[in-house]
Amino acid sequence: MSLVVLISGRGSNLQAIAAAGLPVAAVISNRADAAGLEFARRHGIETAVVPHREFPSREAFDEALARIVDRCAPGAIALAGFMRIFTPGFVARYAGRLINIHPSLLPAFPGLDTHARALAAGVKLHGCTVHFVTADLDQGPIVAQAAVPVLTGDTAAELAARVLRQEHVIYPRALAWLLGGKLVIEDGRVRVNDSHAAQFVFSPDA
Ligand code: NHR
Ligand code: GAR
Repeated sequence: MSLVVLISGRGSNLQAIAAAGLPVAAVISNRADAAGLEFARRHGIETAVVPHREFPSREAFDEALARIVDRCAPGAIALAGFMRIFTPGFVARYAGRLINIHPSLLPAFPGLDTHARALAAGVKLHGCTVHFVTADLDQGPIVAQAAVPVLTGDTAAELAARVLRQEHVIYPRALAWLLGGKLVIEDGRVRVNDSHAAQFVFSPDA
């Protein structure tokens, strides 16, 4: 079962996913200048650009995206720094296969600009969350999380870099679970059907 990765920019999570040996069938971006596309091309991964500005509506954009995704018949669709909100129809079509990494410890700090908001709130732990995508933004069932400390004097960029290192650890692992059929959603919560899952303690690297 292969994976389609959706990006909008740099693509460091895409690189971590590929480096983990996960089968990336295609990389799709809503921005032609996304650096992650270059990485994909260099690695012989199929790429596509669906420029959101050229579509009259979110529905039309999502339809065009879905046509490309469906050609790959992927086992999972992974958002990796993808910045466009999906319509409920798109989410329903890929229910249970659509997954995101979000740069906060959800349900804290959904939405954008999470690192600056975490600093402003004065939280002492921050982190990242892998979750299934549902129609409610950043509120789908949680698959995995990693925490990092917020250090005195941190800038948003420093904090983001610390979180990003953990994203690169937990996202490939969560995607392997999804592709391996190890994730079960029960009552809006995720159970990992893997005897080794309990061994994975994600520790901060201060
Ligand atoms: N779509 C749905 N329906 N549900 C979710 O949970 C989604 C989603 C699409 C993307 C990722 C999310 C994140 O990890 C994500 C989760 C973009 C925005 C946003 O405001 C918010 C959250 C996320 C991604 N996007 C603006 C929009 O109008 C555009 C912002 C921009 O281009 O910079 O789509 O944080
Ligand atoms: C990551 O930190 C990801 O969690 C975040 O953007 C960065 C993308 O980096 N995602 C969002 O903010 C989604 N709205 P990458 O392109 O290097 O993987």
